Amino acid sequence: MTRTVETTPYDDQKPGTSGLRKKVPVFQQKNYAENFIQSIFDALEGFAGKELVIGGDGRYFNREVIQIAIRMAAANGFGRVVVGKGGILSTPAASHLIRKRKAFGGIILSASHNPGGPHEDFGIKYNADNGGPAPEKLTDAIFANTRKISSYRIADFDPVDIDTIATTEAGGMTVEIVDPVTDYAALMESLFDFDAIRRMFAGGFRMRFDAMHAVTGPYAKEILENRLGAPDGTARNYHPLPDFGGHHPDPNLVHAKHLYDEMMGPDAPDFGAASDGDGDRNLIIGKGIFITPSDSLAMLAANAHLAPGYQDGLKGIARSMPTSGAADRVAEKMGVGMYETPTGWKFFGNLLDAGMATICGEESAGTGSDHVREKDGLWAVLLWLNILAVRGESAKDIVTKHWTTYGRNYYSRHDYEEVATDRANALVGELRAKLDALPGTRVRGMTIAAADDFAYHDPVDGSVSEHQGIRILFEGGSRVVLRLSGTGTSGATLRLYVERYEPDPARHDIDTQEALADLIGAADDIAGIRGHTGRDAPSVIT
Ligand code: VG1
Ligand code: CO
Repeated sequence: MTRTVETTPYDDQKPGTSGLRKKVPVFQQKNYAENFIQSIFDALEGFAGKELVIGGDGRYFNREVIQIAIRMAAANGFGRVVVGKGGILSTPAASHLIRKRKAFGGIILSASHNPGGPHEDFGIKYNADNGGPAPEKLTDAIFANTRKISSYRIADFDPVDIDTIATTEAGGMTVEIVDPVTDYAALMESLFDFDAIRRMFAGGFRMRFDAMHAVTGPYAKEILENRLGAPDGTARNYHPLPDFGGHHPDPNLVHAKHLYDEMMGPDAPDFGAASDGDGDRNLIIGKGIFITPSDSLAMLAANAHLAPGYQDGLKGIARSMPTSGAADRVAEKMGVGMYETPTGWKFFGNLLDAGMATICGEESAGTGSDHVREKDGLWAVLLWLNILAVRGESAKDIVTKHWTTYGRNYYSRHDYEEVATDRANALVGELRAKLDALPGTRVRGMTIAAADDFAYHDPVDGSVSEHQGIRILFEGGSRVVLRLSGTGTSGATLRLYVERYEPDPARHDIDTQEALADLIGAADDIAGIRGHTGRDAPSVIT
């Protein structure tokens, strides 16, 4: 039986950088999840009888919302839902499933790298038929719907058994429970030289992959250990847990410090990697060397042709604006297009669909390609493994040679988390107001060449996205970028991105924070970060 339930709007359901993210108790409010899901459906057209993919990263509240989404999909007229067994689908695997099955779209339940549990974070996002995050036009329409919703539709039937692979009927709709790993693993096998990687492992190559008790565990076990023959124990923390074992499933140098320490230690394996809550991010650490995501993007792009899936070369490269310019130098040398987009994977969708870019990346540990429409953590790890297997060199050698060829972009991000929202807004407001006066002024011996609030003109559909981050460019190519996060769930997070280009190989082994010290000081002089936030130091440095 299908019911129409009366409801009233919530005023805080504006999707952020990557969907709607809130604390679990917020999502547990009466009709909160239902309102948002109905607002998604109401923003879509022509899905009657079509297929919807549903899955999540296994965090607390995942199973409950999956049942709600299934019942609402039935009531709204979808013909079939495809659900990952146990409610599990990594974000890139969901993207692939949507594309492979030519589904109408998908609902992904995740708050990515944010912690999980009864008092932590939950999230819902919608991906369109290209497998990618809903573009801004659609998220705007969803938000508008949340502000005026008066009822939602839901079918009454018993909870679907999502733990058994089977196809059944419920509420007049077909419900198919699928293995979350199989199709994704096959896609990886089609892109990479698994034989070469297998030989490398057989030859004694050792790696550590930390799934951080999040969604990539089953994927890593199957692909790295079962299919590529890496020794048992290569994948660590591989059981997805609703609270990620109480940790932040954020693969950075703070939350994956144990991996960093191991990779810098005397018994380090050859290669270390980790992924986040929903499997779309990657952390790459070679033996004795951390590789920044911006550098990793450049190095993957420069070497991608060594993998079968990219042997014909790249059509173009895209990076988010705050990501370092290291990849730009690779694109220039290759003679392919380089695109600079706002933060958030949704902005890469058009470039990938139009065949203008093959590889994309963000400084926040996101890298991916046109194989799906999301960033893809394990894909980046496998491309690195493919490159290491073919080149037969250590990660460290590949990195230092890359810097010698292209120069090194020293790069760091400083996050000031849980800053009072009004203080963060005041900082940004004051900075915006003085942008025009900055060019030509000198700070700490450096001259500001240009300053603006980044606006993106999408070359494919002509849409314009404004206020995407403040850029301050110095003469000589160094820059600082400031923007407020769109994924946090308490207060505001100020992100400061700092970059300096160093062509001289004799100066490629400076400590990163030291190399950037003047720029970090200049950013504070210009933006008054300490004064506004009341903080002496960032919460997280990556
Ligand atoms: C952050 C990152 C951004 C990324 C987004 C979603 O956004 O900076 O690069 O696309 O998270 O990633 P923000 O607005 O907080 O800076 V994920 O792994 O949370 O889907
Ligand atoms: Co993520």
